[in-house]
Amino acid sequence: MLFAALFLFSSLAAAQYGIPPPPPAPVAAAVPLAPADSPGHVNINVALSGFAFSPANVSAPNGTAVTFWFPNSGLEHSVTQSSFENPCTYLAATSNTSAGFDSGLTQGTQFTIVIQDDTKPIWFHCKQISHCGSFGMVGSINAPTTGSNTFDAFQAAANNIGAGEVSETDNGPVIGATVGVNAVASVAPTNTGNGALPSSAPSSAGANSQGGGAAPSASNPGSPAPQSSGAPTLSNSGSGASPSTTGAGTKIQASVGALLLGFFGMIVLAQM
Ligand SMILES: [Cu+2]
Repeated sequence: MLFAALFLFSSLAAAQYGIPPPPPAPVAAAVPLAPADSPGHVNINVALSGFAFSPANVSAPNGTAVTFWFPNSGLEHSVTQSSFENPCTYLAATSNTSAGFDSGLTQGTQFTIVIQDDTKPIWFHCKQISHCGSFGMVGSINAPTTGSNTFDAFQAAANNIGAGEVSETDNGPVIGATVGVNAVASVAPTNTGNGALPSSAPSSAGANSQGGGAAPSASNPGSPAPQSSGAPTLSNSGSGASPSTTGAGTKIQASVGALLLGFFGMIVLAQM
């Protein structure tokens, strides 16, 4: 009886410890930083899932503010205007056009451009080394949906560059009314973090003679509360921490179970 009881208890204990450990905590899914689009305001996540813009191809009429949301991930990215012909090369000025806009390499910030001519596509890429050529980290605004110059064709051209991508220098943001082709950025990347446009961003839409610039300012209801800026980051880290907490709880349960089993075994021994 004694040995049978001990055997039973040891089997139960083995069963307790034989429970396979919980599966490894899944890599926390990236939480989108960008809020939902609103009238006159399009939001794009940068590197939410892999080295990509999401969405990578949007249509945005004149006056629309397009905000890029850079995660604070320890790796900088950029939104750098380029051309269909040279997807991974900063758009230099020509005798007919100004140079492109460029957020410069950044993280934990938002960068907003305002569309000035929606009849022409705007092409851009990330200048971080190898992101454009090797990962196809490119995007477009108002790209043709048919023909040879679609977003897919643009990204394919970037991927064709591959490891042959030429490293680009980064001199910080290139902004202002004198740069940007078919779109302009008036504010360097900043962290407002709450979906509001930088206060001076909509004003550049006012330079757009075709109107439509009122919508972005309407979606920017003055000065939002600064303390809300940290919310997306907080919720992100919170979800990532929960799996390890679960694992610790399982271990504690197993230890308590073993203690109870030992105590019960001693009572049985005393009775015999
Ligand atoms: Cu990048």
